[in-house]
Amino acid sequence: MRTQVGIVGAGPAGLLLSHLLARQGIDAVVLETRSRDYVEQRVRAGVLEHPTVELLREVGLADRLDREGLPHEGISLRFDGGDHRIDFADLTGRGIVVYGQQEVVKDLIAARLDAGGDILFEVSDVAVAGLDDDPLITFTDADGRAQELHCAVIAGCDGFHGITRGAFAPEMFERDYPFAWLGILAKAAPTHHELVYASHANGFALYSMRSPEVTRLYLQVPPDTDASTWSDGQVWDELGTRLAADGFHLNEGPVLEKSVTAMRSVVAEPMRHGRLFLAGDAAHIVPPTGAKGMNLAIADVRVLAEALTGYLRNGDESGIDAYSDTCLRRVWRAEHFSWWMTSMLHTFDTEDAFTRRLQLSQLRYTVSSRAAATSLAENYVGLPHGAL
Ligand code: FAS
Ligand code: PHB
Repeated sequence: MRTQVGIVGAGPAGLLLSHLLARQGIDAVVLETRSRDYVEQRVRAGVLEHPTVELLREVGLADRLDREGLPHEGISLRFDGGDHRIDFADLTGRGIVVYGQQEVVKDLIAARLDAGGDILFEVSDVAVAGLDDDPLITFTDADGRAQELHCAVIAGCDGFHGITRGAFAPEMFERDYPFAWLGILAKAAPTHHELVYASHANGFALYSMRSPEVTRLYLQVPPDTDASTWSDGQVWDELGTRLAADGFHLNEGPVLEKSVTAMRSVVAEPMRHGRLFLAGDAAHIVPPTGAKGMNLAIADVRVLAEALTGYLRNGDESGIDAYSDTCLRRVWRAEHFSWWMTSMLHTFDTEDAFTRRLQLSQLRYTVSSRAAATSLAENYVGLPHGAL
């Protein structure tokens, strides 16, 4: 098999990259280990930042997003029993849209297949070679046949646990956190129209949503928590405690999904090795407190699609030579913001009263100073692509 760009991974990064390249007349083949059903059902991110929504609209991928997505103009920070709204519209003139990552993935897959795009699901034994001058991806296809995909360039969009980052030895910058998030998806109508980030002595909690019928909620738990050790009743009780505030009521309902997500910050530098380009979680991970993970993946592939277009159509190597440095400026901004939100809102060592007072001071300043609130707001809604 031959194509111009071999893309490993059919998550938001790989799928959007194949769509952006097709718009420039550049061929790509996407290889995915999981089934189509699996990737379309996998519950993950929920917040699309402003530049992500604008890009999806620009490239004709936002019809259902504009019909079913939930536009939000702010979030609330809850601490000391009080609610403090950060008004994105007032502070930045922009907002976010709540629309599940799995919906974005469904829209991307449908668009690619409708356009005759190549997405090979349920492949295995994927390996990359010839990264300096003759890129090759070998794999076993869904029918068990050994395949070779010769390409001009390989895009490693295979997430944190993929194989492409391991094909070379990038320098790794990492930070683990002493906690994880237990997340539930519940068939329970949201009772509040915006997200609530709660910093409670028992630990952090996040109130989010997916639709007028489905609520998405998270609890800070110890890092090695097994989701099955939390009964639905225990989850609802702890959410009620941590999210408690005057006039706030939490609708309970059947739990549709329950899982634990590790909290870590990771960056691999550089994001390029010869003809291999990493994008999204394959290159970096952020704790989900800043709602940046999927948005960063989308920002990476916007840069990569433009760079590969210049290279493959006109032989212009300036874009691919600048790719890693260009992406890493936004990556480190998102890493810092996600670390900052995580450090401010989560309970670390409960015996460390000094840290707790620093956190409360930071929270009070953030909600009382227009300058501090604007800093949170402009990072949360997303700095314009190319701003850094
Ligand atoms: P992805 O991981 O989405 O996609 C990589 C794809 O590559 C997957 O489909 C995988 O099956 C495939 N793959 C892996 N190895 C392969 C191989 N060898 N060959 C072929 N294919 C291979 N972000 C938020 O903003 N908010 C959240 O609440 C949030 N929750 C998360 C919960 C979990 C459990 C995880 C793991 C991540 C979460 N994230 C969240 C981050 C998440 O949204 C990522 O940032 C986003 O999926 C990144 O997209 P991709 O880079 O495309 O990687
Ligand atoms: C979600 O709705 O899944 C969500 C929202 C905000 C976050 C993380 C996850 O910071």
